[in-house]
Amino acid sequence: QEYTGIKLEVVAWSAQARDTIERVEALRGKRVFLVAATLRPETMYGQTNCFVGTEINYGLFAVNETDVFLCTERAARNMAYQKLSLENGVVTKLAEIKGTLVVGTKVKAPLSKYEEVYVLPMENVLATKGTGVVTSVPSDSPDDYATLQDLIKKPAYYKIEAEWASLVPIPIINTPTYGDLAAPTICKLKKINSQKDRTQLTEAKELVYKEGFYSGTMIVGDHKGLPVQEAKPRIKEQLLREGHAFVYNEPEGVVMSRSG
Ligand code: ZZB
Repeated sequence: QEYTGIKLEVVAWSAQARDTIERVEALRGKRVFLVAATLRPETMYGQTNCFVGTEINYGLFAVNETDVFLCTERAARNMAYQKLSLENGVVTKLAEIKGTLVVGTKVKAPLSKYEEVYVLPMENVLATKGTGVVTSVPSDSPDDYATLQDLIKKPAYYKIEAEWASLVPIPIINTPTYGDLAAPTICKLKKINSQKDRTQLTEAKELVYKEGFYSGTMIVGDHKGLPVQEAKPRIKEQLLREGHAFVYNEPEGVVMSRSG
């Protein structure tokens, strides 16, 4: 599986993360990025937040002399063989941090109308897929939209500030069947109310993937008016060129869907 790794630079650590991070000498003066694996780089215009799994243990890994990636150790090990580590084939872990502490951190979201977004908790993040970090596009990802609905309804239960989940979905792609906000529309049609509605969410994801890819048209950005199929590789190239993304390959045999 080939993913696009999106680099979300940390602007401000959450209060709980700050303690852990500031204690680590090796991180002083370094740029830290949460790295999210996506199959849909053309949707980066619509990022409203980033998701981590609260129970997942993340590492902070040196990519070169100046930059550090926050992701699962599993992903860092794969990256070490893809020229995405300080030393080829070697993982250099500078620190460890649990997902729950990362929640509330503010990061930069490349291409998004919202330049800075918050890290929020998602129950269905798989530690065994991608980087264990997911960038959230509630306009076009039913999982992201449903999760945000949970967070908006119960911020205290999810231990977040309501404001962190308050950025509204951005219309970025038009589809003939689901309009300009495919994920919210399909969630309403299928009466999906929560990230826990796994069966309906899996169906919704398949439908929105197909509709977006084969019939979607960009309605924002440099490729406004172009079919998604044509815009996708161009937007990916732009992200790579500008240093906001990298190609990340996941070895066969460990790829699982979010529903398991
Ligand atoms: C942004 C995005 C925008 C995504 C969208 C989807 C959609 P798949 O098909 O099952 O392989 N993802 C990445 N890593 C993880 C993880 N560790 N745990 C849970 N989810 C993860 O799914 C690939 C997609 O699942 C990725 O692409 C990412 O979300 C998420 F508009 O990135 B995507 C209709 C889907 N739309």
